[in-house]
Amino acid sequence: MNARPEQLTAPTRLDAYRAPAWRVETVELDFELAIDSTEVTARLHLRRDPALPLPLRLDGENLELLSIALDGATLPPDMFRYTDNVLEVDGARDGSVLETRVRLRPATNTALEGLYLSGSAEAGFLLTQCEAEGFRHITFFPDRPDVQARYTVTLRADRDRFPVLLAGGNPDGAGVLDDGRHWARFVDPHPKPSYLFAVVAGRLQSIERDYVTADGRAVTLKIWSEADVIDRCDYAMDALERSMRWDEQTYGRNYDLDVFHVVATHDFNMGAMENKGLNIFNAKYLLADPDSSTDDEYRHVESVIAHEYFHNWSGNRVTCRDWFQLSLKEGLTVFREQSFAADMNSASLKRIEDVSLLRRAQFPEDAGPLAHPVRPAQYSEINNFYTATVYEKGAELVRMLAGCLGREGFRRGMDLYFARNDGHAATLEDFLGALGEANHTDLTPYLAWYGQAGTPRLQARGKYDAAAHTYALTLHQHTPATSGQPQKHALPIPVKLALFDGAGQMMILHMDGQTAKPQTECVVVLEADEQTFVFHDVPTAPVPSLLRGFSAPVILDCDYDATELALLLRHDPDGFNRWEASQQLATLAYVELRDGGASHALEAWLDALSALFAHNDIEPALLANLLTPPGEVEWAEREASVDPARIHALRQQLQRHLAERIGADALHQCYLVLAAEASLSLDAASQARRRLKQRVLELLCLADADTAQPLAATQYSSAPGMTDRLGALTVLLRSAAAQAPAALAHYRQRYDDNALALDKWFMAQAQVPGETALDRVSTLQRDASFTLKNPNRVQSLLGAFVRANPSGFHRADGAGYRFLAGQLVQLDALNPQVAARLATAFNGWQRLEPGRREAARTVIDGLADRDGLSRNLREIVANVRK
Ligand code: 0A1
Ligand code: ZN
Repeated sequence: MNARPEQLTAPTRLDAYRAPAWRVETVELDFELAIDSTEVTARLHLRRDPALPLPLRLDGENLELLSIALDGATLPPDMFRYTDNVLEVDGARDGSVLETRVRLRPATNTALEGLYLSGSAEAGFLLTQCEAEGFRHITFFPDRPDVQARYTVTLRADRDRFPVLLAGGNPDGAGVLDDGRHWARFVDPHPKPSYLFAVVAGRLQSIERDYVTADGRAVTLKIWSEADVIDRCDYAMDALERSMRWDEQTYGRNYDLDVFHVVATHDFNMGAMENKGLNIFNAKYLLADPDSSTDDEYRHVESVIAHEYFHNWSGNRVTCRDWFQLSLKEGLTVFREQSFAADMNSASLKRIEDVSLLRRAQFPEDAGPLAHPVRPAQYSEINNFYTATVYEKGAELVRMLAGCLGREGFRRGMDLYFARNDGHAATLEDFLGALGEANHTDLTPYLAWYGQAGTPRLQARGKYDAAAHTYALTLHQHTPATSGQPQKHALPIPVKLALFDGAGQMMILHMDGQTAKPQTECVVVLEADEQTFVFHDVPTAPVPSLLRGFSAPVILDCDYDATELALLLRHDPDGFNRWEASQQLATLAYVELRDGGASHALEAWLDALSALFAHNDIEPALLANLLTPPGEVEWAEREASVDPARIHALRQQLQRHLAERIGADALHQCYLVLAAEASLSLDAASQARRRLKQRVLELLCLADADTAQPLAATQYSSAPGMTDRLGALTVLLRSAAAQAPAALAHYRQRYDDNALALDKWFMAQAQVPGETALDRVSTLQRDASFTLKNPNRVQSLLGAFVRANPSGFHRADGAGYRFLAGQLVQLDALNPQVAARLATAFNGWQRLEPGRREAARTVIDGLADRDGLSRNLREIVANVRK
């Protein structure tokens, strides 16, 4: 009675959305859990929409159907059909109860979707992953987010093998059975879509904390993990408590169950999952301790904990009508998470990190064959749409809306959105509608951002009239065509700006037709292809600081000269824009080096940064960022014919110039001062000093490797925590220091039984740039500790190599591409989701220089012509090839 293997499926289209003809009011699920074979009985209480006379059709993928009954009577074979992953049942009425029993095989589920085993059959535990369409791997169900049901879940299992039994919702009894087994029941009072369903069973330990919500509910918070890492969960618990308070204070949102469980697993395809009342986390984003986690990782744990918790409202209480609306929950929740992290740490540093990520991950996606709107019009495999565009660009769109409405207006709008859509499956129209209505404004022009792919180019040209004392700023927008979307329309683009005088002071702004009180910063909104904004009473020719705080996700092209950028870099009080000026100036310097022309920008950049370094009055983390030019991926985006090796060499040259201009002595002195205060403190100031120390050590290594390498070796061996240890190891590896092999061997031995720390051992080596990287990665791929079965290990070696090592992966002879294709084929047979994500590394091959382009084309064609690829990988390969 099995479904047939995967067929070529027609894409799902947004405009083909139809409300469900059948709903499920309540569902009772009984699990007889065991590693090799689990039986699931589901009783669905069905409701039928009388206006839609369609047969009952339920999703079910690769399920072994054991029995089926309708309204208490076993169904004869001619009353149901199970083909092509759909179960069609005759004779069901409004109010019918359908009971199915299926067998699952968790131990052989390497795709990590549905019910699967984490760890070994002897010691591991069982868990589920249902977003986006994993529930259909567990039972027959209308597996779509607009079907929301009340769940009662009963788990039965051997007591010794599965002492802990968990499901979402509130506990509703537990007990012992007479054959060495036990049971536990959970009832979730909140109707939820099937993708939020979860169970966990196994030998787990927990830490616990009592929490009382602002509206007076006593909640038990529990974080679960396997015994060996339970002492690394405390930081996550603190972060969870901070997140809960923040959502109460910032959005008035309270938690709504009596228990909140969080579970860590080493086997997970993504970062984490917001299952109702039972969040499941990739251990990488939950475990933290100073000996094995870097400062960056601590911040990631805090952010991901917050992200999943915030989903309880933006995603769970108000969910998505269909998967095209994915950004309704993801863009909004990323925005909420970013705001939280900005409040917890430094707002401008957080903004720098977020914009860097957007430029590194989303801009290339939006500029190549994988470009898609934040709300795509169609998909073949929904798991391929958990993209930087849906998440990161989606968050930027919410930020623009929030910026339009102001803090209080946005809160008013969010209150209305939650109140109106609570318990419902909503659309982006519902979201913009509520925000707009609560503020008596029409936000529908912003909907166009959700339907149009590609990053808009914003051109800015300023004209100062010395006689009239006016400054006319002309803004022009243009979005290049993307695959399937040749015509682009003008979008509303809010541009936050300030004008600086020659001494670096912000001017008071007087704008055409504006009567508001004078200020030094304002927002203009470009609503057409081109508009001119005129400022009056401008005493001298100004230097504009545009797109402050990155007020819209666009690529700015402004005819700044180097002197103007240097002025902003020296004087802009806004940390983000100061960094932005440094980035733009470094980019002009890169272009000068590339083209072998004058070096005005290079000189201006070096002068400004060496002066800032010498004055030593700037916040250390910001200084570290200012001293870091844009990454190789960002610069590749500017090129028509990309040669990653050359970009790498130019970037190194630029940094060497910087190191030499600051001077080896000054760098050395600065390093010694910072190294003297080495501590394990996690406060922002200590983290910032560690960050600057690392940057200074890297620069020193470029200016004077003989001095830097022994310092790095000492830092490695005396490091109080992972930030310093990994930082030192990276410097030794990248400069091919004589001390590198010993440090690597030591690290390997020390962290042999710590999976997350060992991941970083693989990653640090995979990221060492240059032609020899592939040989190293191939050797590591044969290491006894490497496995394609663990997504974190795959990301740490293969992901780091293909995504974060352009000069290594894009080897001129194409060997990197052939290596990746070979790995993809093996990986796809185990885990299609992870294979498909890795394959996106081919994105952008069309813009490579001709030699690499042909090599990549041959490999991609070969993959596309292969039989037996998963739907996930096939879709990415087909799209990337376009
Ligand atoms: N909703 C999760 C992301 C997620 C999506 C799919 C998954 O299946 C493998 C897992 C997690 C989030 O945004 O955190
Ligand atoms: Zn999310």
